[in-house]
Amino acid sequence: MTTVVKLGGSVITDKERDETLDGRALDRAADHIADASTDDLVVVHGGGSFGHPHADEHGVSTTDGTQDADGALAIHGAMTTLNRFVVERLRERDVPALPVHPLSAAARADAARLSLPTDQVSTMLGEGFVPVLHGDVVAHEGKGVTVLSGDEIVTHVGKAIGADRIGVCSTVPGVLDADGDVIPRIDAFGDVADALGGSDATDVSGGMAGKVRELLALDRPASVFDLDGLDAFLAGERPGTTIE
Ligand code: IP8
Repeated sequence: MTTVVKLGGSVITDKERDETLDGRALDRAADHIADASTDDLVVVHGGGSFGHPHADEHGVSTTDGTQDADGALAIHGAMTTLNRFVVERLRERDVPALPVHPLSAAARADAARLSLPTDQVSTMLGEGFVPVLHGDVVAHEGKGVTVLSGDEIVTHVGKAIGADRIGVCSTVPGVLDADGDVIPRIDAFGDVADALGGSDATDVSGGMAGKVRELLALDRPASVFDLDGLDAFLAGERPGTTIE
């Protein structure tokens, strides 16, 4: 059984303060991952207060790029710093985590065509490691670099390695309707478009609406839940919202 789980950047960082970890939340997430008996696990994390403020400052999003190497490095550097924290907290719990940095391998030919090799991910899994990928900047033909969101990585890697289970751990217990209640199941974007507002803090990847679009495009079900649902998801349940 292969599982891909994304830890939202807003979950593991303090989104109100630049480059600040939410250490307690990351510890909780790492505890759940360490306690889970998942065979093949891939972890992906988002940018939170590390990647997004730098991306915003340099005018870089999933569609707008920069050809400025300093800008690209500022965004990538913040993400690798966060990745190091995530890998360290997992290693402290004896999870065999290893970093995978998308900038070194991925490229976009255009908005719809992403090349992101996954042989290293599959081989790491086969060797008993837990690959930890992160949202990043990636080379984009004609645009310099653009943001590759953790959600895009989840869907791309999930498909490429034939993941059985895909989960996104968010700050909310699922996709919420206009009354703030969890929508148990979503199978078309139009059904929830009105309820999906923007994210409160800086998010260059499209917030919950971007997440839902991305997960709907997957050819397998995915779950959106919060930290309280992470252990249930890793135990094989479907907490929160199922998107398919
Ligand atoms: O938080 C974006 O990843 P996300 C990462 O999953 C950067 O959207 C570089 C801002």
